[in-house]
Amino acid sequence: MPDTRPRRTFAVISHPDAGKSTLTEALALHARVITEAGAVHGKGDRRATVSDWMAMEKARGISITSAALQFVYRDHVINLVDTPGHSDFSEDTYRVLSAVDSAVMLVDAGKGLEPQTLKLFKVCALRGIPVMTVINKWDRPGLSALELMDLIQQKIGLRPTPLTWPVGEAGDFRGVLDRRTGEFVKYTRTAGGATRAPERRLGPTEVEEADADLWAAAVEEHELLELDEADHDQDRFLAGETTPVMFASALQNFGVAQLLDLLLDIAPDPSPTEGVDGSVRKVEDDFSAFVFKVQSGMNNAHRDRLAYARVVSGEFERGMVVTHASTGRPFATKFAQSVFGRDTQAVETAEPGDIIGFVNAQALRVGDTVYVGDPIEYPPVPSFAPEHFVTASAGDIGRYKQFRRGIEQLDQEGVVQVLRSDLRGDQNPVLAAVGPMQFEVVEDRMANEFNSPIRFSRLDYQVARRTDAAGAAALAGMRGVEVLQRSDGTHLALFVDQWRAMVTARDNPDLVLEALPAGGS
Ligand SMILES: Nc1nc2c(ncn2[C@@H]2O[C@H](COP(=O)(O)OP(=O)(O)OP(=O)(O)O)[C@@H](O)[C@H]2O)c(=O)[nH]1
Ligand SMILES: [Mg+2]
Repeated sequence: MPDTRPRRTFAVISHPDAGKSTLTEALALHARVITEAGAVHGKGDRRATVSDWMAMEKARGISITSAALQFVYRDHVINLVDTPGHSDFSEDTYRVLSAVDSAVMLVDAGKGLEPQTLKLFKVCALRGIPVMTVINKWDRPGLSALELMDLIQQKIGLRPTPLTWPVGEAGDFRGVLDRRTGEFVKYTRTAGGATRAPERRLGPTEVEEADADLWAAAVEEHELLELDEADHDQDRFLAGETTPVMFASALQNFGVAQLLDLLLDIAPDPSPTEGVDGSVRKVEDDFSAFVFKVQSGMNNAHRDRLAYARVVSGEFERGMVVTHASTGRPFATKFAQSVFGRDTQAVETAEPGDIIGFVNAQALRVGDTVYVGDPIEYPPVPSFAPEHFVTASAGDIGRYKQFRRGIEQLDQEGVVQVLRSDLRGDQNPVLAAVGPMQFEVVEDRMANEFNSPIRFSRLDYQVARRTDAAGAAALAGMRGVEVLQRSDGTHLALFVDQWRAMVTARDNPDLVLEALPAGGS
């Protein structure tokens, strides 16, 4: 029986620390409370957020890898991906954006539009991903609401269309004016840190004396917005001209239920997707999916490698035999799972929009397509220009086998890019990263997961350009440049600096020396 419930598939994105993982957890908890009738969670529930499961993430309180969660809310199946905000891990965030239908952008009310946020808004615009904006941390002092709207309009060029408007300035969060109904959604803080903040909906005449002045101010601003035609328009939102805005405090669970309702009401359904050859797969066509992430080390007890795929079209049934587009080989989907942070569960069927994990499917790489019926291949997931390079060697030469296996696995996951050359040999691969924190992840995971401590030695390169075999031959022996081959076959010419790259390109106009998409900030 196909599961015909509608799907909502979106990513939570922003500059580091705006509250993505906190919001993700709040959304999931809220949905669970509602779906598991009568279930109430106690205080002890708020450990590390469900999406931050790696030891390093827990220790530092940041997300270093994206995490997918699936849950049911109001008879919709929600596929949510929490992404890392740090620009060192932006490759991962961008991979996720290739797999979702919309994005929830968090803005820290105290900090306004931070660099990574601006960059992500641009990426969404380029890719045609509609963005809903959540002004978070309204429980803390920050900018004024109108100021924030101006920033969005001026710096991003998107028209903000607030669906709620705060009652009380940042730091004095009384609740919001629901601009669609005109009601006051009043928040009540609960003692003892209960995880759900109760809301009361009051009509305009029911607003209590203590809130009256702030309410009047909110109403006034709401009317200003109306005059300014800053109201939600579904077509303009889907066309990427406007961004609906909500005000929240993820930490206190304020605004979380409203965001879930909003997602159901306005976030787009899965839609037809174009393959590299221009052919289009409609959601109701035969099954197809593409892999946007590979991850292992989720569970120390059994070392599963999970290939996360987004279902693009058709119904998936566990056990079905699909074609692996890049090799043309059949692939039996015996082990497929749905994911909730680090918890996984066998999945029997999945629909377009769903994110499923194929267990220990060694053949599947990031960017791969699988399908049944007519062949289809989805565009590759872009990789970024690395700007940091090290050579790696096994810290314990007796564990070289584990070292090799670890490097191969981390390469497949895209934790770093792995480069090799005949000159350097296989013992000391070159690791290339968009940001240096990627090396710390490698170090940590090599020691803990693969039991093979790793040593780095810094290389003096800063710039990578794509070249080809002819370029590799011509550049060999030139000063200030070295050509290595990435594991996907791409030849990369590494230069000590931009200047050297420029001069080499100028003096050798016949050589392929192509800049790669920039990733870091
Ligand atoms: N006061 C307040 N603090 C919040 C709120 N939301 C999140 N925080 C805090 O902000 C910090 C960062 O929250 P995270 O959810 O880890 O932020 P993130 O966006 O996932 O960060 P990265 O994944 O590292 O990019 C934590 O200390 C949270 O407790 C909020 O609404 N109000
Ligand atoms: Mg996070």
